[in-house]
Amino acid sequence: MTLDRREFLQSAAALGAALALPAGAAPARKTQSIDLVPAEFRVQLDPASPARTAVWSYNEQFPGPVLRFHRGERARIAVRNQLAQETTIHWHGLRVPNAMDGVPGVTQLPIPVGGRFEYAFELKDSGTYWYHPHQASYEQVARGLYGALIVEEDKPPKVDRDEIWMLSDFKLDEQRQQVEDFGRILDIANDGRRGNQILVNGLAAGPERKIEVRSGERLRLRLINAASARFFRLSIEGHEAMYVAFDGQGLEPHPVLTDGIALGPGMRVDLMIDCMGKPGGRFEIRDAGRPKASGTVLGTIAYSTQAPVRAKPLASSIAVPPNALPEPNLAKASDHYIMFQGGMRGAPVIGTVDGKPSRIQDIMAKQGLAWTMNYNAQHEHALMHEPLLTLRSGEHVLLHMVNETDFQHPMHLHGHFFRVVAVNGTANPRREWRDTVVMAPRSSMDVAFVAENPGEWMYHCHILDHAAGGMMGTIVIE
Ligand SMILES: [Cu+2]
Repeated sequence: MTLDRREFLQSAAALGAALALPAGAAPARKTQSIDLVPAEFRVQLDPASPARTAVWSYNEQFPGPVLRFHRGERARIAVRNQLAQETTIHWHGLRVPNAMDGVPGVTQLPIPVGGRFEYAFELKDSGTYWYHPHQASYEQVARGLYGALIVEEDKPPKVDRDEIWMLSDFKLDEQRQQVEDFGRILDIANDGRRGNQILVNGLAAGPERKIEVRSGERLRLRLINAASARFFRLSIEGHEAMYVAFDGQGLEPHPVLTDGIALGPGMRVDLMIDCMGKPGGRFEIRDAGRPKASGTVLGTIAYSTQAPVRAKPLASSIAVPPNALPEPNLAKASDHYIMFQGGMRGAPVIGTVDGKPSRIQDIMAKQGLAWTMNYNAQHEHALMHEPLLTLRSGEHVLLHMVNETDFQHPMHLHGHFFRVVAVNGTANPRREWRDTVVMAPRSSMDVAFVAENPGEWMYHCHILDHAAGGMMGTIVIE
């Protein structure tokens, strides 16, 4: 089976490349050709300190370059691997053909050291997305391999400024270099490996990370959590921010409440902020999720001293137009269940590893795994594995997720968006679309989607240490 799968992946990659270049097809929309070169290089994380930190990222930029598209364009992205490890790139949230999804051992062979791979796909949906490796992601993402990917709407809401804040963290030693302790079972079985240096767009967080505005302007702020394990909870002083999109998908605008803007790993939030402060004003953006001792200020909204551009906020709508996603029909949806167990403080896990029955003691100590989904713990992208679910193409699905652990888990499904229909059995009135959703400890959540995109799709926790420790499986759509 291993060899079969390897051969299948080689032919699937060839087929994907062939499909990506239609000869004489319908009026071609613009294709953007992009080169991405993952490599190690040094950057100054804090402009106030001369220390240079070795990072892994793309095109000698950290974070990697912002990839910007208009909806309906095509991307052709050539990756030349200059790392000392195999890698891939996954396009988080994008509904791409399965062969372009960037999952080693499942949708493609890893890109070897010195090797090249070309991704080609259409940007079907507008919104705020990001890209990162799916190869040893608990190490490669933690070392800095990520970048933002923005797909403009056909008719975007009118704003004066459109800013991206890519939030992440690094675990640094006294020489300001990465602590090389990736994949420890202590992190895998707990909250994951969290950094001690918060980063905003690759720079040390703090009051000097400024979003410069002029009084009266409308700001669209795109937040992306690229940290491998850290949750953020932001508050913005002196402004009424409005939510306009989650995970890139427009929704009915509604105000941020006092509990703050929550972002689990992998998630995105788009905000609209009418900047009605006085010229010269300074307003802090804080993270309530951080201990006070390490400082809670991530950055500042800094007003220029110029006169206001307008006295009242723009009258035009702030709403982000929704994408045309297939609407799940609950009346005809089939029920499916996925349960999570495990973790350091959790109930003992009894189950199988990569499909083989195993003793609980062996799962952690010998296998380096700490979590099960439907009683099975799987090594990342194991070549021999059973899918969690097998769905028919076009099937309407109501997926009941049950978290029996004492930990929160940001659960991510590839290639699809799902509606969050209920939390702990209570209907969720907003029914927002998501590709990543945080499940609280000891909770349940029901999500619905149409299994429209054929292939084998990853379903995993986006605490990347949890994914490496068993919370990684696949859903097959045939
Ligand atoms: Cu998790």
